Amino acid sequence: SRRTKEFGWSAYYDVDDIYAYLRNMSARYPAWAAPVVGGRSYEGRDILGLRVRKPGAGAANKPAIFIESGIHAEEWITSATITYFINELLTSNDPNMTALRDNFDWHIFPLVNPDGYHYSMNNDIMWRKTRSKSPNGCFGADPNRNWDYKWDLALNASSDPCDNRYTGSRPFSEVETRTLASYIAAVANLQAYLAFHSNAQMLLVPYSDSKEHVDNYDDLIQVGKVTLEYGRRVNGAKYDGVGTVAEMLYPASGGSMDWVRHTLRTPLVYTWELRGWALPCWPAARIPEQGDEVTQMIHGLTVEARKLGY
Ligand code: ING
Ligand code: ZN
Repeated sequence: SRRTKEFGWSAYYDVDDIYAYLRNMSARYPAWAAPVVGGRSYEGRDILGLRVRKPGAGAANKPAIFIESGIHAEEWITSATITYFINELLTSNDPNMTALRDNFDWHIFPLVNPDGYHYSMNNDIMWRKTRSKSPNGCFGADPNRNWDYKWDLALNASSDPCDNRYTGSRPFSEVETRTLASYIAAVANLQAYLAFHSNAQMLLVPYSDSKEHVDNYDDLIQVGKVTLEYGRRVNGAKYDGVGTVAEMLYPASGGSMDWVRHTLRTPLVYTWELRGWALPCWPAARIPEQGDEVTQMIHGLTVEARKLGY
């Protein structure tokens, strides 16, 4: 049997090691954490995640928070950051962390595009897409342009299968997005959906295709500003602010958070753009810095959301 490297946050790890880490954490904390399969990949991998919630009575009624990370294969820092967060969530005695693990039903997926991540680590470090094979011989669709909301607008996207931002042949053509969407739709009491990208250093809210604002836009901005402030207190990092994708970055369509917001009416929906160090080989030595920052930001988000009545 293969030897597993010891897992940590001073290097990047491949899919099998990250999945072994998730299983190890559920073995260490069996009452609190369970492996969950959020979907399948084209090459037959599971989309493996961890469900974390306080054991015992009342567990079923906790608001759920879903974390999506690694949808873009080359954005390695997102997955390392989220395993760092999992470690804090399960092992820390900081009262802020015990509050997070006591009060929410967590569905955490560090690698929702495992085929692409594996390919980026082993073959082409700039790989972004899935690894499905198109009839013309090119590979992959952009899994954040493939969701069934405004898919056909193809904004910041392409209908060319060889393009890095290929929409896919139809909405949910990719098994990863299709299976993950059905998992998300079945999560009871979903209060927050948090997606992680790099590296524009900002916090994004729906929608992405237009400058239309959702009905609780003001709350999202308020919670987002406080979230960034909690992050700034850790390392002094200033993010560029919070706003819609269309207004802050570029108009884009077919992304996960827009589908979640529109289809499931999930009240709190955010996409993180993590820190602006160079893609893709972020210095692994800086993973803990990014991890601490995001951990405090998630804490801050829940504090401010609660103040506003969520
Ligand atoms: N950024 C995201 C992207 O897919 C985004 C921004 C978020 C677009 C949500 C659409 C919806 O382009 C990165 N860095 O990939
Ligand atoms: Zn991305």
